[in-house]
Amino acid sequence: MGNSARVAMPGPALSGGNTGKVSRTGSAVAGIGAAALGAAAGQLVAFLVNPAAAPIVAVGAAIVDRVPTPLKEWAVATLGTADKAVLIGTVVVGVAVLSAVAGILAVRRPAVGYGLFAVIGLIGLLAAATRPAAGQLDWLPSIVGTAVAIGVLRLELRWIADRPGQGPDTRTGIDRRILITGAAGLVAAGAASAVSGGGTAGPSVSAPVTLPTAATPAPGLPAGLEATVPDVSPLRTPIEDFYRIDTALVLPRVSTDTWTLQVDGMVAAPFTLTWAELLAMPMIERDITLTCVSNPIGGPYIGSTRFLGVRVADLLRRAQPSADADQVLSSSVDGFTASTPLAVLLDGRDAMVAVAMDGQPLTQLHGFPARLVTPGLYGYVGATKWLSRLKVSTFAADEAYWTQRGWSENGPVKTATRIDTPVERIAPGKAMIAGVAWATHRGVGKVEVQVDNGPWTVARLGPDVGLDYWRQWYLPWDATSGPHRLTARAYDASGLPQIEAVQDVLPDGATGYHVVQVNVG
Ligand SMILES: Nc1nc2c(c(=O)[nH]1)N[C@H]1C(S)=C(S)[C@@H](COP(=O)(O)O)O[C@H]1N2
Ligand SMILES: [Mo]
Repeated sequence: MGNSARVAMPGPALSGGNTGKVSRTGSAVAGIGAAALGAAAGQLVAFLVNPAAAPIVAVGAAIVDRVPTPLKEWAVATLGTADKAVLIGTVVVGVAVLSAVAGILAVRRPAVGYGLFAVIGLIGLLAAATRPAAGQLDWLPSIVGTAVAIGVLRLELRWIADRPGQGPDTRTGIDRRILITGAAGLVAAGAASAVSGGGTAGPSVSAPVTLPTAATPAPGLPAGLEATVPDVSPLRTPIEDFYRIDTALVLPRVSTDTWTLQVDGMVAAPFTLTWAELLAMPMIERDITLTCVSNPIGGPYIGSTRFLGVRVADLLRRAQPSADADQVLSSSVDGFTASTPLAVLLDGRDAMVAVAMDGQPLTQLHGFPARLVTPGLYGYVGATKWLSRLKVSTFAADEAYWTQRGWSENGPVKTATRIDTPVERIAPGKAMIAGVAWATHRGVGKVEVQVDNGPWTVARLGPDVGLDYWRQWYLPWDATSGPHRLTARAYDASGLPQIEAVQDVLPDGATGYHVVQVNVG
C-alpha cells in the first residue's frame, strides 16, 4: 500500500521536487484519459463477449429502453435515424465530463475519483446485465473497463504527485505522460469501437446463404412509373434505400450455424427449427410494403420489396395453438418483442418468416438471418427482425416492447399517401404531381389531388402489384407561376377514404392528408 499512501497525499504537501500546483486541466485530462483507456478495454472485452455489453453501448441501450415515449418520438421526429449516433455521442460526452470531474477530485482525494469511476462502471454493468437478452458474461466488459480506468488514474496521480525530471509540456503546462495517456486513450477507444463495430453501422453479415426457390413464386414485377415519371418513388425500393427502424445500438450478429427458431407457448406440439430445417420448408415469395407506425404523414419510413419466406401459418399449424390463445409474441435475439394477433396470422394473408428481401439474403440491418413480415400491420406489431422465437400466448399474459411504452396493441396500417414530387420549387409549365399510396392488405382504390382550393382530381394509378403493395400515382399539372399548395388523399379498394383529421403517430399511426407547398417560377 506504499504507493497508494503516497498518492493519497495532496499534491503540495508532497513538496520533495514537486514545485507547482497541479493544473485543473491537467487533472481533468488525466481523468478523461483514464476513462478512455477503460472504455477501450471494456469495448475490446465486449468484442469477445458480446458487443452489446460494451459499457457505453449498454448505457445507450438502457436509455433507449427507458426514455419516455414522447421524448423518443421527439428524437425520431427531429433527428430521424441519426438519433442513435446522437444518443451514443451524448453518453460519451456525459462519461467524459464525469471522468474529468473524477480526475480533478482525485488529485486531492483519490478515493473520490476512484469511487466516481466505480459508479460509472457500475452503471455500465447494470445496464449491460439487465438488458433483456443479456448474456452470462455481460458484466465483464464494465468490470474490466472500470479496473483499467482506476488503474490508469492511479498511475497518473502518481505522476502528478511526483514528477521530477518529467516537467510539464511547455505549451499546455500538463505533464507529458498524462497528455500521452489521454491521446492514447482516445485513439484506443476509437480503434476499439471501430474493431467491435460499435455504433450502428457494422458490416453486414454475408454468410454464404443459398436461397431456396419458392414453392409459390411471385409473378414478375411490372414496370413502375419511375420509367416515365421523374422523381416518383420506384415501384420496388432498393435495399440500400429501404428504411431502417429498430432499437438496436449494436446490430445483432447471428450465425446460421447456431440460429434456431423456437415455436412454443400455448401449443400442443412445440418445436424448434434449425436454419437448414427452416430452409427445407415450402417457401412463398410475395411483394409486400412495410411501414413504420412512427412514419409521419409524407414521411420516409416505408419501403416495398419482394420477400421470400415460410408462412407463419404453416409453423403455427404444426405447433397447434390452443383455442384460448389470441396473440403470437415474437422475440428477437436482442430481446425486442412484438405481439401479433393470432387471428391475423391465420386469416390467410401472407405473413411469413422471411429469409430474403429483393432476391438476396436479409442484410444484417434488416434482420439476418430471419425476420417476421406481416402484411397489413405496422412493423412494431408484426415485423420482428433477428427473429428467434414465436410464442403463442395471450394479450393479457404478454405485453410487447412497444405496447409497454404506450403504443397501441393493434397496429393495422392506415390508408395514406405521400406526394413525392414536386418539392419546393419548379419551373412553370407542364409538370407532374406524383407519389405513392398504400392501404396495406386492403388495396388502394383511388388517389385524388387538390391544387390550392381547386376541385379534387382523380390521379392515374400505376401498376397493381396486389393488396399488400403500395401503388404509384401521378397527375399531369400545368403549373402556373406563384406559390401553390398541393394536397393528396387515398382511398382503399373498398372506397373508404383515408382519415382527414390530423393525428400524430402515437399511439397507432399518423392521420391527415399530405400537403406540399411549391413555388412555381
Ligand atoms: N428486433 C427488432 N425487430 C424490429 C424492431 C426492433 O426494434 N427490433 N423494430 C420494428 C419496427 S418498429 C419496424 S417499423 C420494422 C422496420 O424494419 P426495417 O428496419 O427492416 O425497415 O422492424 C421491426 N422489427
Ligand atoms: Mo416501426
